[in-house]
Amino acid sequence: MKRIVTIQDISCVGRCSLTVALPIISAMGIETGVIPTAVLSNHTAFEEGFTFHDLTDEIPGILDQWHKNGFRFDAVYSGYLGSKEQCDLVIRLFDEFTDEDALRFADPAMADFGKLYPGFSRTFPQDMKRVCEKADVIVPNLTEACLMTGTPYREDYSRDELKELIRSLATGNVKYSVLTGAPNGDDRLGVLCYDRFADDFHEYYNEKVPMQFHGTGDIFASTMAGALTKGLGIDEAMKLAVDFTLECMKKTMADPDRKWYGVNFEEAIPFLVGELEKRAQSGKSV
Ligand code: PXL
Repeated sequence: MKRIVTIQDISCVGRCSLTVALPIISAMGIETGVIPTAVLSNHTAFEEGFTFHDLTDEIPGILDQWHKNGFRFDAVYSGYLGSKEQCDLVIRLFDEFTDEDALRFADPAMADFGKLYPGFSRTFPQDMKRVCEKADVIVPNLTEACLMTGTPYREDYSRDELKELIRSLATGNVKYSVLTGAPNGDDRLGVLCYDRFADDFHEYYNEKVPMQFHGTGDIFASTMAGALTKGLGIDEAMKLAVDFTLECMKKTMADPDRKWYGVNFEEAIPFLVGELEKRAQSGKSV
């Protein structure tokens, strides 16, 4: 069985980061280790605020112990991080706990709709950029891509301009730079990926639903990281992650009790497992 470790916060309520990554990647049949970077009462988009307990000081001791125990990982996946120090610790994880052929996957989860999430300093995107440069695969949304490249945020960039934006993020070790939430006309949404070594682009789109939800970036990133860890190719991984994220949104739209608690991914897990089973039955290794 493959083994991944994911490093991000645990928000006790609000379905994001670890409460999304752990169940999704486990359901994909991958052993999932975690490093919780902070404990929050809930994610930071709740209007009444949130509590935040930083766990940075715990992490060097965890890594030292892991060295003693001889742990190695097939993949390291980083998500929401709270500080420059935590960015440095992710770089240590990438450098010290993976072999050359392992996957280093970074979701620079820090901003959306043109704005940084609450609590981040204006210089934080440059720290996150250092993490991304050490990763093989990065999955920024448009706001994050703009912040890391110093590009003004606009929602009306043309396809060619978006291609240039993600190409410019493919520096350092990056093999695939994947823009999430990429539009295709008015009614399709998906991903646009720059493949650095082929110097080529891949894209995949599905239906755009007429609502926006919190936490879909974490669903997409967790599925994509899991799929690549299982050995799916970049196109298959992008398709699975987009289709599953859409399925989660559809389940949420059908829920009369839906709230600001992220999407109902729990109800879509059978879809995810079913897609992986179909692939296994078609003779492709998973
Ligand atoms: O979904 C990204 C995310 C992760 N963790 C925390 C957040 C957010 C987005 O708001 O607040 C704590």
